[in-house]
Amino acid sequence: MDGTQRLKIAVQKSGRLADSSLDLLQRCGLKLTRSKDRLFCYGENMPIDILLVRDDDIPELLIEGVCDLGIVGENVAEEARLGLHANERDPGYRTLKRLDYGACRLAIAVPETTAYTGAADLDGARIATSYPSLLKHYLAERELNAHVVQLSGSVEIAPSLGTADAICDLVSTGATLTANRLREVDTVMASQAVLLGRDAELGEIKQSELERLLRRIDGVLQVKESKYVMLHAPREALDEIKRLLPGAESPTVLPLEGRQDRVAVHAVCRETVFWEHLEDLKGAGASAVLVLPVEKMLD
Ligand code: PRT
Ligand code: ZN
Repeated sequence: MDGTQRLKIAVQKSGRLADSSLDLLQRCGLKLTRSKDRLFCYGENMPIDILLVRDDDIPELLIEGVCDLGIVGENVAEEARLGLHANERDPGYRTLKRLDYGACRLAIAVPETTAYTGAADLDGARIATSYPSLLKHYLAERELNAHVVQLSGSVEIAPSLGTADAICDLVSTGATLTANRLREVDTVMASQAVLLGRDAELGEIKQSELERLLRRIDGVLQVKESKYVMLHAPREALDEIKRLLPGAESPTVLPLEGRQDRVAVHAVCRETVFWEHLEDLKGAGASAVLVLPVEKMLD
């Protein structure tokens, strides 16, 4: 197939989204070979190629049409979108799918010792961030005037250096804030990894490949939480057992040889099955409870 008919996806080369993004694409059945310079992966069994780049470059690569799709955090996608709008440029890309990994939040934090009663306290403050457009948008929505100090990294040390009164940075566990004696006070945006696609027409071949990829991504995301649960249950407790199976729609109920009082129940649980669920099932009379991983699912 001619190279122009292959879908090009930009993915972070190294960093927090790199492994999970390649893993997702491989779970979709894509077999990849990396080029010698490690900047490119060739899809052997699907007409898909991967460009390995810095995450911040991905929006621009989409705008320029260098790639058709890209995986970034929503924080990067939104920051670029707002920056383009401010310059009266059309982003030309949109979010096709949320991918359920890379969860974090862009948050405002202040030194532990700073009194904080609400966003109004940020009026007149110096706030350090790598996300100036998102921060300015947050401030404008609240009609606050603050001085945005733009930094490309190590934002969390700005208050102790005396260059800012507060920060606006990504947080996942919060450990970095604690280590720097900062306190999270507000969320600017919640974020996770997303698949972005260009607004421009892809042409028939690439479009059908994209649709196939999106269906497979749905399948991968569904099985992530899904488990196949098998158990034996008293016939009279069946309603209660069905209720206790997390995210199961219509379990299969099978007779047990030589037992009138008990049945076998098989169900696909589409929500995480915790130990507590199993304990509750046992409490309702279930026995021989087995929880199996689901490898693939196509609805
Ligand atoms: O080199 P390149 O430019 O490609 O990578 P990068 O350094 O810009 O990005 P990277 O790999 O750090 O993050 C990529 C994306 O991962 C981000 O754009 C987010 O969408 C997402 N993500 C998820 C995070 C975090 N969690 C996260 N915790 N990005 C950054 N962090 C930082 C956070 O700012 C803090 O400084 O990690 C530090 C630890 O966080 P805590 O709260 O767990 O201590
Ligand atoms: Zn980056």
